[in-house]
Amino acid sequence: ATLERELRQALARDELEVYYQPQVDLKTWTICGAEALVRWHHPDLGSISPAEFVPVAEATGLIHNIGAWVLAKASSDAKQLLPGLRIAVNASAAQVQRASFVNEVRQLLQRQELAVGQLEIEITESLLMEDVQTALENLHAIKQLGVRIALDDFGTGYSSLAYLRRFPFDKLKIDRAFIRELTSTSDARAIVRTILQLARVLGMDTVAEGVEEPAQLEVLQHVGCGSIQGFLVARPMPVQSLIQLRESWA
Ligand code: G
Ligand code: G
Ligand code: NA
Ligand code: MN
Repeated sequence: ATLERELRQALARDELEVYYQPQVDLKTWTICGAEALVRWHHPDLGSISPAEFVPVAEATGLIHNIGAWVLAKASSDAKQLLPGLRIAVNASAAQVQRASFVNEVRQLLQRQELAVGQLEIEITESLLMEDVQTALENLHAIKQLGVRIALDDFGTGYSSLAYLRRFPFDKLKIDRAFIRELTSTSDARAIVRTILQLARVLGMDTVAEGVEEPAQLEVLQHVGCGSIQGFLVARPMPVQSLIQLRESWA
């Protein structure tokens, strides 16, 4: 209950921030995108992980306010500070169920607070379990605005292959769990290969999440993964740090 009360005030008190974790294209070794990850710095409680407060936000409906703020902040950072970089913003299932979410994206584009093609929305498979019809309509509407859709944590949920075809995904994010075991179990390697083949057939991009070790990178290069994200490249960081990283990259 305390967390909920504090979270209600976090926006007004300007305690939230957006961090960015780069994604690197494995063919060109360039920074091809970044995932926006919300951070909460509470004056007394310190830093609180989104793993802790996002579920509270979802349970209380605050996720709509927080989500709208993250979307607007990431859009403004993308346009003004990160030109040419694709920014992936996480959206909770509840957000995607609402027409207001589509309207937020539309307005950002209409007011030119966001460059067309720069935004990607990340959703998790749990979304597919709920009100499929509404989610499907809203995602199609967003996609028609020129926004890309990525499926997060792929391989851990329940999405059937039929859903993969029905939903307009541009990208599959291979869950960290498979990457963690990539060099120790042949299972994980086979699964990752299969996901990559599936993505190729369906015309989707791929990104491996949670890449921490050079040996994992080597396997991913070998099996033809599109891009990687993980501590091996960089941890999530403030926008100014990402600007510097881009400048010093080549
Ligand atoms: O960045 P970190 O690993 O601490 O994030 C923990 C979890 O919080 C992840 O599952 C991530 O997807 C989620 N998360 C981070 N930022 C956002 C956000 O802006 N919106 C939503 N819905 N989830 C987020
Ligand atoms: O659920 P989602 O995939 O959105 O989670 C993103 C979270 O994963 C981020 O909060 C980030 O802190 C975390 N993360 C990113 N890279 C790595 C990594 O290489 N290893 C681990 N353990 N976590 C990571
Ligand atoms: Na994500
Ligand atoms: Mn993920």
